[in-house]
Amino acid sequence: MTGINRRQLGMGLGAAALGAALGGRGAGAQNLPATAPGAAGGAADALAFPADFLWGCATAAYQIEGGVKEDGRGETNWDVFSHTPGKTTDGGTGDIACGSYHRYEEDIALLKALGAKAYRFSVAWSRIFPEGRGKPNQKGLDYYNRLIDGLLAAGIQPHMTLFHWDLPTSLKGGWQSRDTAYAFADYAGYMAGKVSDRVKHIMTVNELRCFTDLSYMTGGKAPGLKLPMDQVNQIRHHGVLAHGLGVQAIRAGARADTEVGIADNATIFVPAIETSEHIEATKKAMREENAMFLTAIMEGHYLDSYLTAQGANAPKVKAGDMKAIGSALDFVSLNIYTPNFVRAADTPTGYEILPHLANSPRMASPWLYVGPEALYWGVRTVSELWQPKKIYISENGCSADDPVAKDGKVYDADRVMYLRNYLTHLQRAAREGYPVEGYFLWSLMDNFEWEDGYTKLFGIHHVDFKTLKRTPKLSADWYRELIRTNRLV
Ligand code: PNW
Repeated sequence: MTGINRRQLGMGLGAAALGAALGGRGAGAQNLPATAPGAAGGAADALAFPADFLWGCATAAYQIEGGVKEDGRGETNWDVFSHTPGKTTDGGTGDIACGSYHRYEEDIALLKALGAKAYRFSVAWSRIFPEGRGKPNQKGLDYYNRLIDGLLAAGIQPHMTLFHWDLPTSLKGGWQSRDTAYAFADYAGYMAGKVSDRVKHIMTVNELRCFTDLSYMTGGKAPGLKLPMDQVNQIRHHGVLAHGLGVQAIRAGARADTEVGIADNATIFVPAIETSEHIEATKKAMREENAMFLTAIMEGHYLDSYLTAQGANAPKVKAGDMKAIGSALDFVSLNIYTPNFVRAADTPTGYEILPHLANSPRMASPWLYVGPEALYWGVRTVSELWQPKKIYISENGCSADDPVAKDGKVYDADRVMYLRNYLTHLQRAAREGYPVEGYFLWSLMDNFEWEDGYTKLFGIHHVDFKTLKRTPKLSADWYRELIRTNRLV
């Protein structure tokens, strides 16, 4: 194994204790809450996370803020899309959402009550540059300054994402235009200059696959297009280019101690059987299947296999693009929800991705197949393939049915089950010494779930969308206890 061992000391686990812990729990152990008497805080606590592990929650601007016409905010692709009949379930829009533009202090109070050490939020580009570029809007910046200062006053680290899908419509052509990547870099550099005295973690973009493929190829997300593959590949290229130019601009504009990374939803692969043969196949799948996104960013080039497979549809790349795209990162953040099981196979690629089946377990969103091992293997494969200095889980969580009980509370034991199992596998990654530094639960509260409107809820706080009142669910009580003890509960 590469890149391990550094963490073991921090956790007080000597080699003997580690061996015992691994032997005792087994590699694929799931759902084993701590019951060992006296284990908590002990020198050899097999269920503990590293002492300085960063526990947080995540949200995104368009999903929570509302206030879409306030203080000079410009129009975005999601304003247009959500107001187009038939595009979102029940016609849901982000016009009001959780009202966080006005209630951000309540959100900070929720985080504080949880004991969260960090908050991942995104900046609405069109509040800062209403037309995507050009003249900045001070009132928009003021909002994020208030949020950042409020977080710091509460002892919570701000982790800021610059683009979480809400693209100013003034940028003609959206991600079809190469110019959008340059506009993003200008905006990224501007924001870094304004907030890096206080924000020490900046992510460029959120989930490349979602704002390229799912927006311009399959069309479920804004702007809802179904373009041919040559255009899709070019859009993907503009996405990774925006990230790379953004990294360069942030480094130029930010203080030296501000760390830069990306929040990507690389497709995650899990060996069907944990043997060297299937593990190798899994790593191959990880590298090949993410060739147009994370692999290009981590390696600074497109794999020949990707370019060959795309043939005449391959992206047009200009001089200097790949160097920017491959800019060194301080950390890699992964949004991980679902696994894809892989076996070694006698195929040209050497692997086979096993399909999800009708009865494969899932949560409330049809795409949300359950596979807690994804957290371990996501961290491990990224770590072994590319040796990033630090890894964060920038999103993990699930939708659930969430009925409100007679006493007004949501008892979401299914979400607790999901989270406990996933974190068991993240704890394994930390225990084995992979450089995972923190975890952001998606989401702090119920919010606008894109094309699903308000019909799929991911929050650990219930939001009454009539009154905007936030109420902790059972999962929030559970997460508070996990953060308090810093171990699996
Ligand atoms: C992420 N999929 O989206 C986003 O970053 C969040 O904004 C979103 O609310 C959250 O996950 C829950 O959906 C995804 O189809 C959307 O595999 C779709 C997929 C994955 C992530």
